[in-house]
Amino acid sequence: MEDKILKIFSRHRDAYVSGEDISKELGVSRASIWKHIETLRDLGYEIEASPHLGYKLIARPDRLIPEELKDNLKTRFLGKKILAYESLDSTNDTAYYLAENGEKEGTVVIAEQQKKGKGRQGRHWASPKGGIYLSCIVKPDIEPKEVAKITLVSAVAVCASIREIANVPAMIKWPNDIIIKKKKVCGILTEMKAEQDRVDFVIVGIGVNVDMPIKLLPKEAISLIKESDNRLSKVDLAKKILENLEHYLILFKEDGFDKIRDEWRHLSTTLGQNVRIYCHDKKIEGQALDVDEDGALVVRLESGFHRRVLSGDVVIAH
Ligand code: BT5
Repeated sequence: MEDKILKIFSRHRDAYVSGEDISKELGVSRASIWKHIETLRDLGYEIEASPHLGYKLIARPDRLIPEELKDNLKTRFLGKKILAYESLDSTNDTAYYLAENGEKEGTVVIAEQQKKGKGRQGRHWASPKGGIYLSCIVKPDIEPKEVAKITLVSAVAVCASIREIANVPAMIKWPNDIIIKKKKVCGILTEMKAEQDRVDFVIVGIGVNVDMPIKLLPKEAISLIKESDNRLSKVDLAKKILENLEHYLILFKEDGFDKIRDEWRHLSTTLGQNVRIYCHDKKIEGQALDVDEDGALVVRLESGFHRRVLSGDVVIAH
């Protein structure tokens, strides 16, 4: 019902709508409309009420709630169902559990903060209020060994979204970091469930530092608000991420990885650099040359040999 009332407000931007008109359109009593208006106010909507004119929406909250995220969201499948929480242990864990229990492709789990946000290999992801923490259930028709590409496809989508909304020169550090001025503003964690040769589902988990006190983040992190001149809306950024992620997933499905790889190359801060890559117990040093058709980083070793690396932590040597 709240959704329906918001839709009516959207049709009457900046104008009053009478309680009677709303109650007639929705087929419920005026007293019930008043109750739903109160619920919307509790959610952070500023709604003016005038005895003669009715209700007018003055301001919307920048909160990651379905009513806001779905408003004019231009996607076909991603975010058609959004499960939003004020606080969760980890949106990836919740999305994984749901997907294992048959949840459809496109469902999004989102939280305003996480208590046990996860990075790769059991690392911690600092997730205070002021960030975006979201996980998408996707079901690409790929083999398990191709999943690294989904991380790169997602990185292009998120990097493009940050650039668009915040107007900052965000770059991708292979494989899963978005950075600004060498500091990490976003991390991506892709987890999958697979049979021998087919992926059941992939959870694409995205954490973006938007507007939080820097002291709540590790020293290698940066918060987007510090770098952007724009007034930043978490809702706008989260919507843009969903729209771009869907766009690139469809492109990947229909046209393959090549075009996206070109875009990745343009956004990459890793290529051409001398790098040290920590991969399990091994350290690989050399020059990052390219990303190959599997999403692996191709490194020229000092010996001149080329080596493909599918995952790891990159330190850019100077
Ligand atoms: C990542 O791991 O970068 C993946 C982070 C994914 C987080 C999202 S939030 C929504 C979804 N739900 C989850 O539970 N997770 C996903 P990795 O490359 O392993 O980097 C982890 C390292 O980044 C940590 O060891 C810290 O050094 C650093 N770090 C931790 N919190 C950070 C933050 N908020 N901003 C920037 N860097 C951070």
